[in-house]
Amino acid sequence: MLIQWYPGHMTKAKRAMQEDIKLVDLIIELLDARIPLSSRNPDIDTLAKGKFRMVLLNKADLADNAATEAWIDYFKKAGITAIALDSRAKTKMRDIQNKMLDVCKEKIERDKRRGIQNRPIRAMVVGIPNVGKSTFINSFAGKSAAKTGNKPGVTRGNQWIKLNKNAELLDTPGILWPKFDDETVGTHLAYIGSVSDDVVDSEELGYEFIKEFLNTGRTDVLKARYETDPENFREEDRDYVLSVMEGIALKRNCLKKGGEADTLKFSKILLDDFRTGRLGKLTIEMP
Ligand SMILES: Nc1nc2c(ncn2[C@@H]2O[C@H](COP(=O)(O)OP(=O)(O)OP(=O)(O)O)[C@@H](O)[C@H]2O)c(=O)[nH]1
Ligand SMILES: [Mg+2]
Repeated sequence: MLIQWYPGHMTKAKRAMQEDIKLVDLIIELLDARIPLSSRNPDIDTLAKGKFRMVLLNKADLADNAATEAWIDYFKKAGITAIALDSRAKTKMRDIQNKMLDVCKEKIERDKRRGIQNRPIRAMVVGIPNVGKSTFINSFAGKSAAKTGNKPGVTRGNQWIKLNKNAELLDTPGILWPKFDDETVGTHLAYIGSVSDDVVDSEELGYEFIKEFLNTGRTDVLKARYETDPENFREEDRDYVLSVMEGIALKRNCLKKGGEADTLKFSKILLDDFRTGRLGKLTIEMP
C-alpha cells in the first residue's frame, strides 16, 4: 500500500526547523513507542548534528511494556538517552527535566566556566504529526500553552514556551518526509494516525493491518477483541485476509444494505480500536 503525505506546510516547517535549530542546545525527539523505527525522521541525524539529543518514546501507555524496555536499551547502546512516556501525565516531568540537565551537562559546565549562570536549556521538540509534542510541552509547563488535537497537523508554526529558569521549549509542527524508504513506513504511520486520514483508503489500511497481524502470528489479538478465531474463516481458493475481514465484520454487525459485510465500516472500527488501545498494548516494530 503506497502512502505519501507531504503537504506544503511541512516543507515550510522543515525550513523553519533548520532556521531555529541554531538557537537550541538540545533536540528532544518524540517517537511513537508502537513504531519507533517508522516514526523516526531519517533526516534527524543530519538536522540535529552537533546538538545534544534525547528521545521520548511517547504513547508508551499504548505500547507493549517489554518492547518499550527493549527499545530503551537499543537507544542506550546507540548513546542516546530514551525515556518511555505518557505525555498526558504530569508525573514524569521532573524526571525528564533532570535528564535534560544531565544530557546537557557539558554545556552547563562550559557556561559556568565562562561565568554564565542559570542560562536555561533551550530545547526543540520535534517529531511526526500527532505524536504528542504539544501535549508533552503542556504537561511539562503545567499549563495549556500549546494547542493540541487528536489529528495530524494541529501545530502550524514554531512557538517558544518559556517554562522556568532551567528550560525553554520550542514546539514545532509535526513533519514527515517526501518519500518513505519502505512502503511499511507509510502504512505504519497511517495505522497510528500520523498521516491524515483524508489521504488514506481506510478499507485498504484495515486490510493491511489484518494481513500484518495474521502474517506475524498475532491472531490472539483479533481473537481477544472480536471473540472469534480468524482460523474459522480459512477457506480453499479464497483470500484469507479478506475472508477474516468479512467474517469479523459480519460478526460485529457491520452490514451493507443487502446484508453483505461492510468491510469499510469494520476497518474504521478496527483502526479506532488500535489507536485507542482497545486491542491491547501493542508494539508493531521491534528493535
Ligand atoms: N494515549 C496517549 N495519547 C497521547 C499521548 N500524548 C498525546 N496524546 C494524544 O495524542 C493527540 C495528539 O497530541 P498533540 O500533542 O496535539 O500532538 P502533536 O505532536 O503536537 O501533533 P501536531 O501538532 O499535529 O504535529 C492528542 O489527542 C493527545 O491527547 C500519550 O502519551 N498517550
Ligand atoms: Mg502540536
